[in-house]
Amino acid sequence: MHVIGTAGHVDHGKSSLVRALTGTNPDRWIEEQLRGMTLDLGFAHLRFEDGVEAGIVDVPGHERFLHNMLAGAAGMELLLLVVAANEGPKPQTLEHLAILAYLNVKRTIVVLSKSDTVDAEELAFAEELVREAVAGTPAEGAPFVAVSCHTGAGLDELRDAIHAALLELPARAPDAPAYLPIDRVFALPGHGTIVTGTLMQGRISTGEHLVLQPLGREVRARSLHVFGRERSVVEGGARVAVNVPGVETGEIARGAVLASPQFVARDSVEVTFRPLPLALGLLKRRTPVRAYLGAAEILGTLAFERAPLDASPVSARLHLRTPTVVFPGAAFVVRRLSPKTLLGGGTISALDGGPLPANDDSPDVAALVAALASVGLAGGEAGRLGAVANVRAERAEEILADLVDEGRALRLTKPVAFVDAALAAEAIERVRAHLQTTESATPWQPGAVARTLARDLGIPEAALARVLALAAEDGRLAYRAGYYATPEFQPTLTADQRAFFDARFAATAATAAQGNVPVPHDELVAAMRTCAIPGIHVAFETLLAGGALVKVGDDVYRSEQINDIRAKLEAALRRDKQLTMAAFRDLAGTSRKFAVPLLEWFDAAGVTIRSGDVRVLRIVPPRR
Ligand SMILES: Nc1nc2c(ncn2[C@@H]2O[C@H](COP(=O)(O)OP(=O)(O)OP(=O)(O)O)[C@@H](O)[C@H]2O)c(=O)[nH]1
Ligand SMILES: [Mg+2]
Repeated sequence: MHVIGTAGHVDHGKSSLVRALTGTNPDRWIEEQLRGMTLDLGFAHLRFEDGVEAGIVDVPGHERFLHNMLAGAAGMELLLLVVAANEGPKPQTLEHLAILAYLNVKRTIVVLSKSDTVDAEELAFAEELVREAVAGTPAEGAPFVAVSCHTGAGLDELRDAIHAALLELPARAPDAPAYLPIDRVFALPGHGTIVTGTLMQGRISTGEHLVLQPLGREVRARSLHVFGRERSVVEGGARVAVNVPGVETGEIARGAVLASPQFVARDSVEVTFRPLPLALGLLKRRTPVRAYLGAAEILGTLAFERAPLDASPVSARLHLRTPTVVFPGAAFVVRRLSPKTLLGGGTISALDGGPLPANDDSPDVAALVAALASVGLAGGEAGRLGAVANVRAERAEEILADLVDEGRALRLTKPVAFVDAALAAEAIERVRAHLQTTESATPWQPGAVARTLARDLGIPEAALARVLALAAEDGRLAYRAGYYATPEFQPTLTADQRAFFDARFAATAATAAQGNVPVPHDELVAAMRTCAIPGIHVAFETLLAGGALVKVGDDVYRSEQINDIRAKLEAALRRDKQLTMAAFRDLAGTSRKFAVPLLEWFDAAGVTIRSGDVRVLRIVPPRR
């Protein structure tokens, strides 16, 4: 079997395409369905009449979720590069392509989507733009297929192109040791923990003993499923779900690996690295990086003999803060810590890169390192650390800047303070472990606020808050509407909770033809109080925090409704420059009772400005 992957800019029609090809909506989460945007990886199964089959991994296009795209990218062999015909190539079209150029993609098909929105001339123009953009990339020379998910045009042609490409893909090495990077972990009542991922090489049989890394725990593959069907053996290239008894879901997360016992997890390897030309200026002799291997994102350091000056392949050592399973030939990608610019990628050339080159610290540097350790998580500004280390302030500034460059110290802002990077990393790891436990126990919770985390972990809130902010910035934690969570976490409602909201909001969908009718907040709260569904209030908070539901005045709307009204409002304001309440009421398909709070909400959201009796646009928002 083989794995097909989607790639492309946000909203270019990747998920719609997967749905049109397979009948499966890859947007699994209610939050994704409500928002109409992919947040995390989605999976579907494509099967042809002659028995040829493949798994499809659908990725989010929004750059905020690039870490999720990266977790799914390593397994892709056939790439569907989706470009909307009415928009042409956009930033994430190019970024996804740059990433995939380092990984295992063997064939590409360019899909010009939404062909129903353009005429023949515009389609030809879009095709020309894409050809220019893919020149010099693995997608150069790839076949182009124009499709529309709305009319079905081109879908048969695309199916044929996929079928032909699948037959041409080389088989995955079946006799290599099994290597399964884990991209999902969940509990199935009555069965225990299930891990899923793309079996990158080798085969797995039921009952086989494997090792979960980096935990180092031996586990038995109790049962194997490929797209819902039980199998006794699975071969490389399959999307597999493995039941691993005796492991708690909180003990492992996306990025762990299920592998043959012969693999040993490593934290230092030799690599052949190809810098991205644009990133050359960012590479130092020792560059702190976030490395993507399999489905894992691991912080580490890329160390060169000397900083590369051109984009030709160069040997380097990759040191990882947490060990993982790697093997010669395995592909990886690295990004900068912050901002998360793509730096390049390459392949593992040899195991055991040896220790990091020794830090021949001068006495001043050693004294500052000790000073950093002594001030702990609260950190200190350069003058104070200099005083502790007995080093004059300007010299302390210089040394601290070097330590920051080398990834040994962190620079917090507002107010500026330096913190020992290892201490901060350790605190963040504790937070992550704690969050993983609560996330698996109450997955409908949106996450935890800083105060709760500080209390639960016994760390002063002021110190922890700044470290949390940093972790949110560099992607080790996700931060949304005041809540921290692990980046791979997406809140999920229980079936009962979901049914509750589906039922309440289905009524608004049914009447949407007559207008955009919300659900009164009081009515929702009263229904929640009497329904006796555990966690329902927290689930509601989660939907609000994630933006799937929006509270406007005394009412609650689905985000789709708000987006719909906003689009109409912006279009009307661009056209007519201003709008009265009555005109807004009509275009929003609502009544005065709802129109007033809606417009006030759009004022507060920065979309509109009130000017006498009319509204005007605050700015012409850039089109996504
Ligand atoms: N006219 C037209 N619209 C389409 C077509 N395919 C998708 N759309 C619309 O484009 C929007 C985005 O579609 P998605 O499939 O969610 O796009 P996506 O690439 O998966 O978006 P992300 O996962 O968030 O990056 C939706 O409103 C779709 O209805 C098409 O063939 N024609
Ligand atoms: Mg999508």
